[in-house]
Amino acid sequence: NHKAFIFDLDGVIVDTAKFHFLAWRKLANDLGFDFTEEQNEQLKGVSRVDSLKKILEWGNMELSEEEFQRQMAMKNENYLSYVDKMDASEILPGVEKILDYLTEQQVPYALGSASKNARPILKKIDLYHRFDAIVDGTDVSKAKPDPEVFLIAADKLNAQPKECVVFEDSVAGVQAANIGKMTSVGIGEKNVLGEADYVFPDFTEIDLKFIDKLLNN
Ligand code: B16
Ligand code: MG
Repeated sequence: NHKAFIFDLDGVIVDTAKFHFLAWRKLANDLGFDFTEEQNEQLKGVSRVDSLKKILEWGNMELSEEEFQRQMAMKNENYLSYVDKMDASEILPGVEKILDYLTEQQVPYALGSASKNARPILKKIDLYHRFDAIVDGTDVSKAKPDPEVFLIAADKLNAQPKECVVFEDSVAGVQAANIGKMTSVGIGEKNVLGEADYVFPDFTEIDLKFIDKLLNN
């Protein structure tokens, strides 16, 4: 039986994926090239360092270590200018209903995000206090699709991996959940997240019966 839930942050609880895209795209444009929204799918769930490596490959560019660090810092500053304006109204539709239900059923849940900005974002949207555990990019050494972030979260929730359900919007994150032997629920398009055990377009399409089903088997 499933007895613990793990939520990704960007693209699952809030749509910060759009801010990451804008900030990475500005970086690429400033360096003299562009990339598509389709390519951007490959950046979702991927750490800041690995994202910049991919983008530079797309632009056929190499940067010195110092310049690489400077570009990452600038991207983050630009990203945070969007985050700064966020409040609880940015929580994606349907998310709070699920959190409320899990709380009511006394089912523990954690955040499992690749982002180093996860804690400040949770505070901004007023959900920080609601999670039984928070594991983010500052706590891990291996990025998704490595399952480390979710395995630490499962451990903090005192659950075995197979007892955990992971909600993810990214290919890398779904793979991480699967490699970790957890049940994966993709939030997004089926043609992108086909590797997930279940896929829903968004949380408004997930009803409490589905949560009950997961809790009962
Ligand atoms: P940061 P998630 C991921 O968050 C994002 O999907 C990904 O686009 C981003 O590069 C990564 O966090 C690192 O974020 O630059 O804020 O440390 O989806 O795992 O919650
Ligand atoms: Mg995500």
